[in-house]
Amino acid sequence: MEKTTYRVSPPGFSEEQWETFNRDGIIIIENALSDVEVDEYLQAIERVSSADEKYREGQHYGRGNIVEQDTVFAGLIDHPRHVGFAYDLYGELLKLHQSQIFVRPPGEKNYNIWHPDGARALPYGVFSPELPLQIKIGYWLTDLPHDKMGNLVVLLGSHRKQYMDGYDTHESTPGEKILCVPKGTITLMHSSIWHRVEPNESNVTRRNIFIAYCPAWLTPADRFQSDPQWLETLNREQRIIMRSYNQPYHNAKPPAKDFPLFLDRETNSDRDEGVYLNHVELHRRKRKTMHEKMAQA
Ligand SMILES: O=C(O)CCC(=O)C(=O)O
Ligand SMILES: [Fe+2]
Repeated sequence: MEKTTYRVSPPGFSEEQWETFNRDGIIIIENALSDVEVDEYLQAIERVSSADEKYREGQHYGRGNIVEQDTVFAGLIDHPRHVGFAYDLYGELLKLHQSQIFVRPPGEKNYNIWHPDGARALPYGVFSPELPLQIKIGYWLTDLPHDKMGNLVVLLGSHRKQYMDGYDTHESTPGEKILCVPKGTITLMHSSIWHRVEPNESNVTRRNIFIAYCPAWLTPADRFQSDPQWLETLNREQRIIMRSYNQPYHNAKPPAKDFPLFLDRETNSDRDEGVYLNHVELHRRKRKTMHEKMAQA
């Protein structure tokens, strides 16, 4: 049998980005995508929407589990442009929580009221007041130079609040930031940040992709399991990150073959040195995540 070669984890948060993410609940990275890459994603949105009988031109369109719909979207599961940020949070238990496209045309009625993502009656923040149990990566594919363009709006620093008076309304709130970003921008959002969506009163259709990650033991948002034949078309890391297990408890204790997901970015090792006696097998070991190491430093 051929020996598996493992990949080193792609880059993630710089110290400064981690500080901003913790303070604001979001980071915004402009010029993350070239125009060619933006076009490639727009074409994939076009392929998926035009093949869907539910799609109506000029109307709001949203679709989940897009990674299964198009190979360009499958490439996002472990894309080195962003997966390292998610790996910094969820390490060896990284899972894809959800993958979505949104088409928000002028005059759309479907725009969102203030909410955090995730659980309602018992929000993630109750159990995880510091770290997000979900991180949502936004790929912005339309120039949004001003407000009222179907923009995402966030309340900076609100990711540690359980209550917010604007909840379930569209009301503008002091401290909100209307994201006016050029196409090619990427955002990384803490799932507990309060956010809403602007109406679209422009003559431009807003198109974007969201790809969210969580620890494997959290329920995914857009599938129970993935199609086995489709999984065969993926590379090793993509297949692991989908976590399509037959045994529910594998989400907490994945099988040995799913380790390592990635090698450590600094040491290139599949394990942390000096924390276990030698007899402990790799799949039974805890490995430190980036934020644990940063807290230690
Ligand atoms: O489309 C947006 O900008 C945000 C959508 C949203 O809030 C969500 O899908 O949870
Ligand atoms: Fe949301």
